[in-house]
Amino acid sequence: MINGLIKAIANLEEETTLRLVKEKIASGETPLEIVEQCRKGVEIVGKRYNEEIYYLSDLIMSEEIFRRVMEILEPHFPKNTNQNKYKLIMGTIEGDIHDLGKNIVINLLRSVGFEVRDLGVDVQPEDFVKCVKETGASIIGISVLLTFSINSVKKVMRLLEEAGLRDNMTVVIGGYPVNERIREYTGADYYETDAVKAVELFKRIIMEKE
Ligand code: B12
Repeated sequence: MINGLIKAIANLEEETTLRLVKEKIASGETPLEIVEQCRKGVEIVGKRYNEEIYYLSDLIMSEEIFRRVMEILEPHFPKNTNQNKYKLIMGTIEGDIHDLGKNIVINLLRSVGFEVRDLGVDVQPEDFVKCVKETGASIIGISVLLTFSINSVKKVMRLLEEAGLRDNMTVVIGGYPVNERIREYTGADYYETDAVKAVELFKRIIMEKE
């Protein structure tokens, strides 16, 4: 169902979007429910861009609105009280600078006690491997939104194998286009496109490793 917030983001109406977000927070909706509606809104922006109804400047505008929404939501995310930190590496793959989704997942993971090393965007496959060696982390999360960049994820997997690090490593990929077919193609262990389910998945991985 397309509600007012989804529509406001899809139509790039910044003021209406921010007002609706504040109203929803006040009425008790969780930050994650609100993020999910905003995600649906930018998905429509993406479709309109594909159909050449929107231009690149509109994609940029949708990012700006999403960032301002996240500023409002930030203080409402749960805060971590757990002292046991589990190490995890996250980054957006080489060639890809999309980071809104990655940052949401990172915020959530930190809020439940993960120690996340954020490598940022456009991360070279070699740098994921280098970071594994530096930190001793055994979980990597890779965000990939451009189909063009999927081969670089495959390269991360190959480099891990060549460095003898693959056996103890769990690699999870996520991002708008990701599905089972892409997971299989890249050789990653899991995929997830929903931030909340992603956190549950990472928790499960930790339990299996312990
Ligand atoms: C905003 C946006 C931009 C912004 C990005 C700003 C930023 N800092 O992130 C800007 C304007 C910079 C941009 C640029 C481009 N974009 Co763009 N962009 C989008 C848009 C509209 C929204 C993406 C987004 O932020 N969604 C909101 C977040 C919250 O959702 P999400 O990323 O999917 O993340 C969620 C889950 O996937 C998951 N998740 C995400 N990462 C991870 C990682 C792990 C490990 C896990 C478990 C889960 C997980 O959790 C998140 C929370 O729910 C999408 C359309 C779409 N449908 O996604 C196009 C889209 C991704 N862009 C597209 C394109 C083509 C481009 C450009 C090439 C355009 C151009 N001609 O220059 C450039 C590429 C630049 C580059 N080198 O990366 C295409 C990609 C097509 C494809 N399949 O390859 C899309 C799909 C638009 C379309 N055509 O439909 N873009």
